[in-house]
Amino acid sequence: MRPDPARVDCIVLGGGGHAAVVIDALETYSPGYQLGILDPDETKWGREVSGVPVLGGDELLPELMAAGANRFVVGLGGTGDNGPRKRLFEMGLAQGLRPLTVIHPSAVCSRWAEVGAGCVILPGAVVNARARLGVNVIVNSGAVVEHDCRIGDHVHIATGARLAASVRVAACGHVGVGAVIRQGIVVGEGALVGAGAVVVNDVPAGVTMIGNPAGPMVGRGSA
Ligand code: JB2
Repeated sequence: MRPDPARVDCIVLGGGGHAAVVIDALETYSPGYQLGILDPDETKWGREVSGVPVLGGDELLPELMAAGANRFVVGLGGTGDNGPRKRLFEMGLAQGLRPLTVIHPSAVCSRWAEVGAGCVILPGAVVNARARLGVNVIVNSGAVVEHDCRIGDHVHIATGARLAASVRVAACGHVGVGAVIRQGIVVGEGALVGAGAVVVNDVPAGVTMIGNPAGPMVGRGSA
């Protein structure tokens, strides 16, 4: 049976694996929200993710807002292309919802760091002093963003990645799982640092770098 949409005050956009950890972090960090998930995958409708019901597709947003929902969080992760996450964030804002920022209690987030709206900082992550995160950034489980880093809007720092001091990652960049980036490196807009890469040179916008030392990916394949 479909849950009562009138009880939902925060909408999670996306109901896959990333949503499961975002919901867990959100309920630990800031309990009390009545959550509901929207997802276009009809096979998920009526099911639950981490105990939260999948109510239907994004077309339900106006109905949920009319019934009292006023917050949202992007529950879509992704492993390289942050365009869909950006689109969902902008859709939530355009509808008039306020983005919720989620910081798992086991993460260490310096009081001297700046964290933009809608960021999600997951278990064991570190965001150190004077680091600045734009909006809708993911700092995934166990990732380290050292002091004075500048992380642009919609960037995903994946699980266990480590950014030394003063690294810059421009909007929509993706730093893959376990990657290491030397201090002061610049990762350009929409660039992708592959899993486990060791980055010691700047990464141009839109380019995928892999390996140790990381270099541009040649030919087809997945980073
Ligand atoms: O436009 C959309 C939309 N497009 C896809 N609106 C909404 N509300 N939801 C959307 N989705 C849904 O996001 C898909 O239908 C799907 O249910 C969900 C994505 O789930 P999936 O498990 O495929 O990926 P994920 O992004 O949750 O997790 C990936 O990224 C994480 C960071 C996985 O690779 C994880 O392993 C990883 N930790």
